[in-house]
Amino acid sequence: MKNKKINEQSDRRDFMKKAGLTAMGLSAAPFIFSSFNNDKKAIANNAGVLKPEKLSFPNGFLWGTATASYQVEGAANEDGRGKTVWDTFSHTPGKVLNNDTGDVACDFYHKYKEDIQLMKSLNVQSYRFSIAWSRIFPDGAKTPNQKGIDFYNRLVDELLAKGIKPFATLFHWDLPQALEDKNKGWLSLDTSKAFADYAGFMAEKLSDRVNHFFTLNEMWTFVELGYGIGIHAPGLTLAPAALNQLRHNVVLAHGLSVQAIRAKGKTGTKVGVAENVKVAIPFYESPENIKAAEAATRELNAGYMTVIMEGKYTDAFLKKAGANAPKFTPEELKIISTPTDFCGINIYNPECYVQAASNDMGYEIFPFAKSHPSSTSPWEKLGPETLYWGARHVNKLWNAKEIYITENGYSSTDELAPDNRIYDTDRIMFMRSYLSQLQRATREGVPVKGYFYWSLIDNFEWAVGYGTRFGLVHMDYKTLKRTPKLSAEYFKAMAKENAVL
Ligand code: PNW
Repeated sequence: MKNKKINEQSDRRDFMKKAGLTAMGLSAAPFIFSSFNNDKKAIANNAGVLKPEKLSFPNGFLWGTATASYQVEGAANEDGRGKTVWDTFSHTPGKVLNNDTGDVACDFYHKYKEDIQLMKSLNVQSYRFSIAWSRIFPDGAKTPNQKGIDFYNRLVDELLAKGIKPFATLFHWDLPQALEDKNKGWLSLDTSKAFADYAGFMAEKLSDRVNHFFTLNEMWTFVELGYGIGIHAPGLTLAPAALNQLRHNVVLAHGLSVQAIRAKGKTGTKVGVAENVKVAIPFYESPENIKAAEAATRELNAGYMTVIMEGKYTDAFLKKAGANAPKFTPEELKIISTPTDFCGINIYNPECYVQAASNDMGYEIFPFAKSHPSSTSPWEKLGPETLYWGARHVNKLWNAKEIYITENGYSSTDELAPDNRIYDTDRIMFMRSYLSQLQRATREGVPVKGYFYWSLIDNFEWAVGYGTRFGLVHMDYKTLKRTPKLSAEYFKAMAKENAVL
């Protein structure tokens, strides 16, 4: 013990000499080393340089980025693309900040090769994009549009040529306007059936090259914000009974599309959801609080992930809905819970902090402090441990064997510095702290297979238009010039090392 201490001291002196610290008169600066001393995992190598344990991810872990069709493609009136609810919404004055629209966005439709090259230069290994339903079926159903299919063929081929794995999302909110007009959108089961037909059709076209399909992106967000409080397209505020039926039609669309993709896709095609699971965090880690957080997470996702994974609505969900509960058949519950191959989870913020309680639910939810930090998106309350708990709860509650973080990202102001670079130190802080928590999950054996940063590039951020930025790459919306931010270099280094750096 004594010897060890002496060794440590001489290691320290050695290190300080090498670092030139003694010469700088900093020899009496114990605070510099106190964190090293406290970190039992820090190890001194032979040269006496302290080397912290590397936060590596498992072999084969995929480093990816994500975007979605309406947010990046532009080319809104090209090659036979049909109108979507987001075209209508963004062209309605007052609905989107500054009346921004996705008409041009990042012009990805024309610049996809440049962006794929950019991804390659950032060591991006996988890319999650979405297919615009209305490019494939301009009216939502029946007659396909070959030019739309050609675009996604070109995109997938270019990705593969550059060694980037394509992950395709079939619905990222741009519902064909024709289906909103004809069926009142997701209020009709006909829309769910049309979605399944389109999903099967795309699986048939792409599954020779695309192995992973996501059905619907963030059901919670587009339903609650678009049909519940009306701040997203189509801007409706439905009554509770109608809203519950619509939620049901949406999860049914998921189940029907899983079956269609299996029927039409190449053998071995994998399919899953990409849902923003609401994550409850135990306010401190005790067996009771962890159980409480699991129970809360299950309830918070009752209308979406829970019914998909369990094939039933929870008792508390049905009780709360009362007479407004959705009408459904046992057969529909079976379809909704058709087994999937993986779970995609979009995680930005903790939903809440909880502790065990001796009430009916078994947990108590704490309110957030007014001063709780967030990104420039007010809903994005920061809490790095939400990545750890999100993955762990999904694995524990539903036995998910393959998990992807399908979105995680940070919105910021991203000013150009006088040297025209973007020093987004806040995003780097976000990524390091969140990814450290994800690494903890993989270290403990939670089967997380990959991470998609949202987003590759600044883009049309729905109701706030171009007013906030999530990208690793900065977009000049006037010139369409792309400039990688400091965080892009950070991502590049981590992807290369497969570790948090
Ligand atoms: C998700 N909220 O959207 C979407 O999947 C992306 O298209 C989007 O750009 C990204 O997250 C960042 O916002 C959300 O208000 C939009 O709670 C709004 C909310 C949540 C998610």
